[in-house]
Amino acid sequence: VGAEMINTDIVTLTRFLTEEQVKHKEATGDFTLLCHALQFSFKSIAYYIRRASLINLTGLAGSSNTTGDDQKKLDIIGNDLFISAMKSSGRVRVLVSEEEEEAIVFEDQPKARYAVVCDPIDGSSNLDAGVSVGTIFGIFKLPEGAKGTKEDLLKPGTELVASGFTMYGASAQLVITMKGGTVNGFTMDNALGEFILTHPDMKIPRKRAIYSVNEGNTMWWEEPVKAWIHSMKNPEEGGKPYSARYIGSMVADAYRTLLYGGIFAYPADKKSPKGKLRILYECAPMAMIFENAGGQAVNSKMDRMLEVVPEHIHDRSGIFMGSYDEVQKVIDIHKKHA
Ligand code: AHM
Ligand code: MG
Repeated sequence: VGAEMINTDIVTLTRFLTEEQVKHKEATGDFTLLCHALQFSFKSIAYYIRRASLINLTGLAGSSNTTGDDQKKLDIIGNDLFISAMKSSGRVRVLVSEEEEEAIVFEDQPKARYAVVCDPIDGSSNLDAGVSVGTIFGIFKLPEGAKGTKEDLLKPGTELVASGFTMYGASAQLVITMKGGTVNGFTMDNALGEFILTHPDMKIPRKRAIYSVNEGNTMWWEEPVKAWIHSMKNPEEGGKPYSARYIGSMVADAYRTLLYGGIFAYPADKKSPKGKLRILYECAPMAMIFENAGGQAVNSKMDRMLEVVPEHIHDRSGIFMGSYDEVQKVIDIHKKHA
């Protein structure tokens, strides 16, 4: 390789965050520090996932979380790694995790101004098969004097100051966006131990004939959802049907959708009238990324996902997210059926 082929001006996540911080005059550096702690939790979770089969970390832990999901050994380790990184950052007042029934308030950090919501290892049912899983997170800034109770967290996604997810796949990918900002993708360089900016200013294609949904749930779907899927599989004369792609790990299905375009959906249905995925730490952070990348995200009532306010920290919702035009098709079909 000729020396001129080597990029010597690498943008690491640290450099990216530092440059972002400089753009915001009022920034104190707290957010940057919080992101450093996040980054460390991603690296360590990725490390244990990679070694799971070698160090007896596959399988169930023998417990279940607050909503009855069986916990995997790695669910617990991922959760513990995440909580300890957030606590030690000294910048987090309150934390919500899918694996914890109650919000965790760090009483010894009364001045910390951030609230973090997360699913430490999403898609964990796929872990033992070596399929990609990931961490989803959202960050809220608390108002001055906030006690950091869970009421401080029952906010719509429009209030998030940042959100993102990692995908622990062939390589570890990190996608992050800030309020009103662009979406940026980083790839973990294991040799350097750094996330490197590889996908600056990600924009989701306006449309693409790919749908990603668990079609095994068809018998429970409402009519508009059935009509929508039918229309994709049975195009008008001369048209081509859509391709189906469903990994069953939201981060992996979302990452592909972001890059290639298409739509990911987990609708509310007759069996799960409130949907499956969680508003605070699955739907809202993803919705923010898709909107900032030029796509759309709505719930099963076709309301803008980012405006949905959860009543409880673990509330669920139906979700449709992806390319602008693909989500618009779902909205239009629902309007026709209304
Ligand atoms: P989890 O948080 O218990 O891992 O569940 C969330 C996962 C998502 O990653 C994925 O999109 C969905 O559940 C798959 O559900 P299903 O197996 O019903 O298709
Ligand atoms: Mg999850």
